[in-house]
Amino acid sequence: MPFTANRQFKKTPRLLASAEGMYYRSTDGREILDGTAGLWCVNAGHGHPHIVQAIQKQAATLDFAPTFQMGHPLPFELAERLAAIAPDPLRHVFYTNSGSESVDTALKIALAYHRVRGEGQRTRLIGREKGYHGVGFGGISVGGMVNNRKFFGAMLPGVDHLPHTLDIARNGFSRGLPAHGAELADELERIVALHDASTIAAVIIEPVSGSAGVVLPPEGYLKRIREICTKHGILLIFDEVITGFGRVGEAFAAQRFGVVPDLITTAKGLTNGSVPMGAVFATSDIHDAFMHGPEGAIELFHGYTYSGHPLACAAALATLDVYQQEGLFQRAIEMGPYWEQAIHALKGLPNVVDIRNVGLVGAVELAARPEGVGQRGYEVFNRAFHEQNLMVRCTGDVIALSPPLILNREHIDRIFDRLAATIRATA
Ligand code: PXG
Repeated sequence: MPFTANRQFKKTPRLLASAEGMYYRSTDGREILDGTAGLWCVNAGHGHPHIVQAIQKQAATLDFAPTFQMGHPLPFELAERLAAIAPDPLRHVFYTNSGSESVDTALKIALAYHRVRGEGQRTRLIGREKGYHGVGFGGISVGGMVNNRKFFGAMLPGVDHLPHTLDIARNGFSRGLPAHGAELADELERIVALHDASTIAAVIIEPVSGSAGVVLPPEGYLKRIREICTKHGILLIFDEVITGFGRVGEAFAAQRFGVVPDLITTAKGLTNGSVPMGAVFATSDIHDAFMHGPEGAIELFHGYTYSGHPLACAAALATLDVYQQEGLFQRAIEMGPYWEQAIHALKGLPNVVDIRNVGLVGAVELAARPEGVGQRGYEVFNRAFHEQNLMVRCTGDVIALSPPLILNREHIDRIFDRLAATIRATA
């Protein structure tokens, strides 16, 4: 099982049988309130009939079409729809099957972009401490979570890391973006001075890091990173696998925070989690740099058997319909203040050492038990599921929340009542 304590799980499994709207049903028949949109992906709620029907219809119409030197209309139609909601000038799309593949694809596009422009010496990639960019060798190399890296050898060469921006001493219990820490972006200048800009291809960061326990960008930080990248001709990649498709309000965090990168990686919410799919967005400048040479030459030697799979495209097109018809990209902005109020009301409960929020994302950080980091977090997660019929995520001792964007105030009350009871019971 992925990222799971296999032996522990098999002794007391947590198994889900079905899902609808804001709720899962467990195999023992309980209704579980989904505080995490699955794994940050089911933004439009579970089992949306419009998405279900689109997938069913597509499966019966065109199950698969070859993708190399062949095609079918849906990926083109979807690319138009995606380009229309992406920040200008990210007008081009490359399809993958997961966030990890989107990250590897974006890193490869960045390297190849410099090479086709005659700057092939730009090979370094800069990630960030506490970053999560999936589990491919590219993603773990630029990522910054030690357990995802230390078992797997030397990884990609020529990678450096920015410092993370979590600073509870200065920013504890901030509502929304923390006030302190924009100056951490200047560490990029230090890295550039060490390696020289001419060796650096790209910087990749999550606008909001999720897996490392919801680490928010300090006010002004992302803008400063953008300025330094632009100054030195370094591409900026936003990994929006969790922030994409409305999670922080607006379609992308790039729009919510007013900072436009050169490449954006996505997955998860693209199909509402219903069919595996990822997409990398690139600027017209990056796309056009490849469109030279003889017309019969393949411009980018990269792609997957299932890039632009018919079922995934049908699911994504239907998902975009739902996001637009139900106004879900605005929902995190509308519900944000109530969400913020409700999560910060947990301050003062036993062992709560920090609370963080942005859009419809929340984190409650708990003090580690003396016996070990992550034990209290796991206990809260497990107890919430078994005793409170609530699904949350734990990463270390951080309880992370990212509900479907369709939730209303009653759902928010219910999530935090149940979480508060669980935190008290785990003291
Ligand atoms: N980038 C980011 C920013 C992610 O959050 C990936 C890449 C990789 O996506 P795939 O589809 O290859 O898993 C992710 C995945 C959690 C959690 O609860 C987060 C992810 C996956 C599973 C659990 O923190 N993010």
